[in-house]
Amino acid sequence: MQTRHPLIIANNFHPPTIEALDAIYDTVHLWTLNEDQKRATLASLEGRCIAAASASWATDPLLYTLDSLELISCFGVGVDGIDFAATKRCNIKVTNTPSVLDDAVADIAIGLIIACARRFVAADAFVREGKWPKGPLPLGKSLAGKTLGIAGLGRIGQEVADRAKGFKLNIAYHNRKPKDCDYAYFQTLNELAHASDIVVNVLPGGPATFKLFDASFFESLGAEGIFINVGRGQSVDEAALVTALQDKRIAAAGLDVYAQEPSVPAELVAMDNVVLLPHIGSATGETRAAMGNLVKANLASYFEDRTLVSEFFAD
Ligand code: NAP
Ligand code: 8YV
Repeated sequence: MQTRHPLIIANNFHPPTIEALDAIYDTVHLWTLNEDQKRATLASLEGRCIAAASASWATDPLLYTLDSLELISCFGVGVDGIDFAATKRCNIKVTNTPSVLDDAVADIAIGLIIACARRFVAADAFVREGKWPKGPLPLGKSLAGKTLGIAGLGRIGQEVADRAKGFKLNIAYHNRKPKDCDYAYFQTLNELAHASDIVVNVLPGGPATFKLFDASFFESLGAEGIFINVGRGQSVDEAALVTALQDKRIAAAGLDVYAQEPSVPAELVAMDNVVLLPHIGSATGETRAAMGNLVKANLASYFEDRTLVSEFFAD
């Protein structure tokens, strides 16, 4: 019988993918062990285990203590859970799951835009609470002719732009450098906010974007502005967002991601002009299955001939 490659699974990122990996590899479910058991297990794997699978947004730092580790195959595109100083130091390659989730995340961004502009949450409560017979709901905002600023016109941002054009929105964007496209480019986030009616964040997380959306950004977006976040919560100064909403310096916010998930500031929960989703950007059966397939494909390819399907290269 052929021996199976050992594989560490760092966390419980997607049970169906983990089940499939269990069937192919000699897996260790690291997250089920206590600290002492983890250290003992990693010591026993030293020299013979070269790969791990993990969520992209969080991993177990003990992984970096396994000297023989060569690869972390991540489930998710945003790799802010990975310590790239450690992977560089230890010569560990990292893969993620780009492209396969673009449609699902862009759909959520558009859904949040419409939900905020047309006040879906307040309107739903208006019907359920029996207020309809007693008076009209305050009016919403039209999208046609407005400007959507996209912070991060990458793979997902481009899908958001493609969908937004169908709603007759004009597109503007901010990246570190302009792209070869017809959309208006803004060098800074505040300039983008100033030029936009709605701004959607699709930037990666991590130190480079930490709290980029601050009080001055919300001031630039203005009292009629709508802020949407499907990127990462840590990119937003959440206290500044709360203040901007409370002081009516912006009109509404639609959020899929938060600074300290799964905790959501109570002030946001209390506001009816804020739409809150529990980080469901990629949460469709089809998309999560495609992400899992990419995790498996990277591992299979690496074990086969040391090549990778979707290696992530840190800046
Ligand atoms: P991508 O293709 O790499 O696009 C990222 C864009 O952001 C690029 O256009 C890049 O352009 C720009 N950018 C990167 N760093 C920047 C910075 N410091 N300042 C300004 N612009 C910057 O990534 P993607 O696949 O679209 O994914 C984007 C992010 O979405 C992920 O990293 C993840 O955090 C988030 N996400 C969320 C969900 C969810 O469930 N809500 C799901 C998937 C992904 P330049 O290089 O020119 O700056
Ligand atoms: C997560 C994501 O993987 O890919 C990303 O960067 O944020 C998501 O797709 C997902 O939320 C799993 O919880």
